Amino acid sequence: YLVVVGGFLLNVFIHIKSIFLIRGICIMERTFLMIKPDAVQRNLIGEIISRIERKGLKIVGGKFIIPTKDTVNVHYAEHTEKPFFHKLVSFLTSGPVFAMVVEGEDAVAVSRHIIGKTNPTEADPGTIRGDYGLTVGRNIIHGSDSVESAEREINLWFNDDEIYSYEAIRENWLYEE
Ligand code: IDP
Ligand code: MG
Repeated sequence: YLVVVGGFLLNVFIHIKSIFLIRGICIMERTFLMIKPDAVQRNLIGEIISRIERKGLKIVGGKFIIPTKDTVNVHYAEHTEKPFFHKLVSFLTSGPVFAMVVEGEDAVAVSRHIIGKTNPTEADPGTIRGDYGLTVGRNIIHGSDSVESAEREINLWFNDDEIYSYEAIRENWLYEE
């Protein structure tokens, strides 16, 4: 009887753990990253994904698509009134992008860090925008700016069944127990 109850409780725990992406005591985050059309055209997809992988972040979803105007309008809704909005929308819908869902401890802040400042002229060398970008209108990659934006953007660009949770063997070498 105890074994049955114990097994049940263990299952519940594993389930909860996977729902909340809890590992040890740290809470895993997910973020939405998108390699923009300029970087795709410049053959930088591999270069950029390498940096994300080397950092230890885990890609749990990815797709190569030409975004629709509707999606980009919703994605950049906060910028609707900005003078650059129309150019931004036509740039993003001009060609394929590589969209990703990326997971890891502090994934939102960590990926904003490796992406660098919005304007590549201010982005530090060593960051993606600092190393590959030259102008703010062609700044290589998008990354969610908060956990809330990340959740909204992931739901906008991905269906649940396009995101895969999996245990990676390297994890004991990235995170403390
Ligand atoms: P972020 O991408 O670093 O979050 P945001 O301020 O949210 O920066 O702006 C969204 C995107 O709009 C930028 O990545 C950039 O492509 C574009 N953008 C921002 N400011 C300007 C501008 O002053 N001129 C042209 N494009 C801009
Ligand atoms: Mg932003």
